[in-house]
Amino acid sequence: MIIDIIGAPTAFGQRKPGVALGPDAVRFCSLKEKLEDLGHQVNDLGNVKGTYGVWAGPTSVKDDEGLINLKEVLDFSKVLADATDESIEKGHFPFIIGGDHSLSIGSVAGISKHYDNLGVIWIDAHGDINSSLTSPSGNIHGMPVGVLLGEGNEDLINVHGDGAKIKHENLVIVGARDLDSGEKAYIKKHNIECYTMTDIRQNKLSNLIEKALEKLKSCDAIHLSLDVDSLDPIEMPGTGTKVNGGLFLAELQEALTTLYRSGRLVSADLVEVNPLLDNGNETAVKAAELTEFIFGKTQL
Ligand code: B3U
Ligand code: MN
Ligand code: MN
Repeated sequence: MIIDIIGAPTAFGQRKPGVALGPDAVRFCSLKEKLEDLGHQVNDLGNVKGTYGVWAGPTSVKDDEGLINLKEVLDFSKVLADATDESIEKGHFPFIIGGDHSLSIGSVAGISKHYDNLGVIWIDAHGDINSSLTSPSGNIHGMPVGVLLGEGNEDLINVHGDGAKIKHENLVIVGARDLDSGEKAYIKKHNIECYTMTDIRQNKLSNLIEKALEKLKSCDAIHLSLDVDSLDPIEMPGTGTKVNGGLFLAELQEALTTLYRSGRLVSADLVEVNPLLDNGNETAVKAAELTEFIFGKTQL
């Protein structure tokens, strides 16, 4: 396949410095060469240029809905949506490297335009399904799934086309272990498929990914959104909101192999690598290794 690497160095969805350095830290792990070795054609499109800064921390502004850096997140989302839209239009596979998870508002908006029924597999310690009404923090990286489902701030919902970008029945959340009470209620109310870490320990991650693929069988394409905090902090120290009791690298590699073999993925995000919180560049190195499995690496 033809892969477009799109760096999305936004940090406005949260308040820790460093996550905007994620795209370059992952690139430095010979990512392009690794994917070329798997037989793909790879275009590194560089980092999207929007209104972004390395860190918005001290100047963060909460609007009257309680959202932090809304204008900056909106501006960035629009630019990123144009980039992913163009990549899909060309028949390429956009691979978006963040940056914080608010970037998925833009990345998925650009991709979903091309499909009637885009499925999304969201692998994350968190649900990211808050809205301005339920968010405990005001951080927009805790809201992208809510926004994509059509909840919360209208301007965010209407990025790159009016209204919701995905349907409740086309979403599967995997690896959740830190859900806010409003998120739990929303997931139950809308009957959203959600495999928690307890489900994963009682079953097996790759079996649950098979189940997710079955659940999404009527989808015309699937987008993967992979937050590195889904992995245990022992694996991924360089990320902003670590939660104990997470996935291990080997089981996620196996699950990504299952996803790759389904042949149904058309796009993916890799988010929340923060080099300033890392041990050396360990998190980016492991993120680049995981990426190889998204694109068909096998161990033999
Ligand atoms: N659910 C909390 C915390 C959080 C969400 N996503 C991350 N952290 N990375 C919130 O702020 O919405
Ligand atoms: Mn996330
Ligand atoms: Mn997370």
